Amino acid sequence: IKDGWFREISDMWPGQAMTLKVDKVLHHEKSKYQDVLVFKSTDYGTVLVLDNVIQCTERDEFSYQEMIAHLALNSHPNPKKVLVIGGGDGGVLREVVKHDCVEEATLCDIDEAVIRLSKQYLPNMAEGLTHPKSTVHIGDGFKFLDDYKNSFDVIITDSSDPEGPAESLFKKPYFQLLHDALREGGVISTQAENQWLHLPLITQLKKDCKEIFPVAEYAYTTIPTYPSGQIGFMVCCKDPNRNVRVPVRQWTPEEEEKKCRYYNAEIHKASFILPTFAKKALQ
Ligand code: AAT
Repeated sequence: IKDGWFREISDMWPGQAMTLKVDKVLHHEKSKYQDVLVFKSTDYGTVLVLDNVIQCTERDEFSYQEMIAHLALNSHPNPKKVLVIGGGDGGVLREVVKHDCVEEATLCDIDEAVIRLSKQYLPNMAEGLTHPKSTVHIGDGFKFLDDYKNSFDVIITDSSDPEGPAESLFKKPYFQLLHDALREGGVISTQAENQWLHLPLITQLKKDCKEIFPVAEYAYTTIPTYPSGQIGFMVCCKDPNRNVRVPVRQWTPEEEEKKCRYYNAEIHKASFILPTFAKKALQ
């Protein structure tokens, strides 16, 4: 923070940086895994920052949390057991438990500080952590997954960027663990970075996923406070006959509007349609 502005400078997005005006720093600590900063911004609400990278702001988090959750959940005919890796703020869990068919939602985040501070400063996201369907574990997602085979219908990886504790969550062995932890017909979605900045990484990710899952597709959402204003997801399915680009379940338009501010059945389909430069790279 310099002159009252937070600047998200990183070599993961060279030569550019999101800048947010700081109203007040609420908390700053070094946890066991990362530097954790929570501040109140002037126009984006409360902001959570890990290792100088914006994880969420109260103003636009719904775009990311709804899309990463509902793209996967609405690509499964009847998800009952759901796992979230990362997502310590609780926002993805909040979305997962909106599905009546979901009976159990488990979360595993590496950093207790994220969970503790979200409960304190981000109550609208952290409500997912204390929902009756939710169970929260603290530990490394990679290690946690290794103990589960044939156990979940949907697994959502809401992880930070590959520089830091989430590095292993972007590599091929992790996708094999995800595959093996899914039940028959299971679906995953993962945080899969930005098409303007990380096309080589996304291309590799899709190639790895395609070697493990019969279905692997990249989708994206718009979000002002993530680098270059967009972020993508890999959505994969164990069932070769499922088309994840089209929801297999959908809410009525009235339910949809009550439950979601960004996601709807139309945007589910639209989010997989890529501009030509990205489509070509990911073919
Ligand atoms: N919903 C907020 C968005 C996030 S949060 C990413 C979470 O992943 C953090 O809480 C972090 O503690 C957790 N995490 C990192 N590594 C691991 C790991 N190995 N196992 C389990 N959890 C982990 C993502 C923001 C994306 C930012 C885009 N620039």
